[in-house]
Amino acid sequence: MEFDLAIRGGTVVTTTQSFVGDIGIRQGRIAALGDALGPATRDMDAKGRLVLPGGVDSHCHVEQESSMGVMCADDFYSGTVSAAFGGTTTIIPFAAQHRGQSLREVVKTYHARAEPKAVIDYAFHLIVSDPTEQVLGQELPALIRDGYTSFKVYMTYDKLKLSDAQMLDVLALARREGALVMVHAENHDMIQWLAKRLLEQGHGAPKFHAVSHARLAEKEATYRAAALAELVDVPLLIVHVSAGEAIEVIREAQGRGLRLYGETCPQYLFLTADDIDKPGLEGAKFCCSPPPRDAAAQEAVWQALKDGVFQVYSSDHAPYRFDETGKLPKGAKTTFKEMANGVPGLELRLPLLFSEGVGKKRLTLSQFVALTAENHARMYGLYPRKGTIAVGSDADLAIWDPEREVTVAASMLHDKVGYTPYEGVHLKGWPMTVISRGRVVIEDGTLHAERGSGQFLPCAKPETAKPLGRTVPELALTQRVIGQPLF
Ligand code: DUC
Ligand code: ZN
Ligand code: ZN
Repeated sequence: MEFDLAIRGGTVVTTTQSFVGDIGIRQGRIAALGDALGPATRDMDAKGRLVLPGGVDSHCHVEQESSMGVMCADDFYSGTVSAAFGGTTTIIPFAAQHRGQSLREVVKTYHARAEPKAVIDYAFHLIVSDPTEQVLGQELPALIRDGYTSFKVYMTYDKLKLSDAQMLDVLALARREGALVMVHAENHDMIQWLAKRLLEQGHGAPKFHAVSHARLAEKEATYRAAALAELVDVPLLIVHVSAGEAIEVIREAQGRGLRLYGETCPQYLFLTADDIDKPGLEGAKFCCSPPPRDAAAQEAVWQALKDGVFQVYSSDHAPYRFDETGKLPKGAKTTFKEMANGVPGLELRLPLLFSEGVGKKRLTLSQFVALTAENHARMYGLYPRKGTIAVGSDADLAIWDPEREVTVAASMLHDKVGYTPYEGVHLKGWPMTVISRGRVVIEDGTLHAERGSGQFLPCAKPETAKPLGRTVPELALTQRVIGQPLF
């Protein structure tokens, strides 16, 4: 039977193989891989190009209200279009609960936002800010069964943070139900205490954001989150890790065989706190939490990508415009405490890592594929449908020209932010053609996908969320004596 589309003569790369050959696609899926495949309705010449799995961006904020009530600049149309232009074919944004809200209602709201607009496929993580008995006892177990198998919790932000006891409740539930917890690990009181003193002394400029979000605050919370997860014997993912101190905590836990996973983002490889120290309020464009650090921290992050401490590299795309609707709610008088936190990155996530990682020989192509696609699909229960190039997998592909040189400008991007922290950066390597479930969505710099053509992806309970079966010694002893588990 004829293929719908055949991509011919490209260098096909996965985490386990690289070969020059053809990909045959039928009904949205990869139907054959090989040499000189049979006829197709459409042939695409990929000689001299790299054919990689489409990226999976498992940490991005799209059409989400922040806990301060600020709406992101990107909706599910601009967000997914921007992702697609950057070689990403699946996103996993958040359905974010604000305190007092039913999680089930929140999920309905986000579906209503995404369904008519998304041009590529999407799943959802949940943000749990109010783990009531109803949420823990009924809503979360039912939602996990329905394909929402990961959730993010926060250790900072007034309206999001959980206490350690609440974190333990959520972790124990994740253990019981087979879900994966992601954590924003920063010590809230340290940040607030420093910020208060900085503001009292008149230091409201953006650069003081980085001072208040001290590395020790990240390290302490990372250690505490890891200890809470170890206590209840459940895997945990520390998201957006920025600095060597937190990396060492994760490395140590991994060295003891624990399932503590790590994620980092472009802002920790390509920006530093010096970027936040720009004249006037310009530095607000670089304010995210945790903040970018220094050259030594960047080096530690590269090293952790190379040696496997980090499994996933995501954008943490959190798009806020440089005006009253986003970064500057009080105009010229806005202090670092009032700015929406976050930087855009959906579109440039892959080109940045390709150019500076693969191009500068810090990473191999298969490490690039693992860190940008396959590991995300595995981490969140979407593998092997997403994240790889294999017979039976969705035909989600990005065809890269490794020689294409691009100087980044906000005007060439497709998000609605209006600036990029990477303005003027020179990159080599670009995704020229992007295919989602066999549909050519980007070609010759043009979008070909319809609004609403992206599909929702229910996630399986991920392998990564399986407990080790290692109970801490004092609990093991007590549980033997009392004859039943404590949680
Ligand atoms: N920090 C977050 O926790 N979320 C969105 C962006 C950011 O900077
Ligand atoms: Zn976060
Ligand atoms: Zn985030």
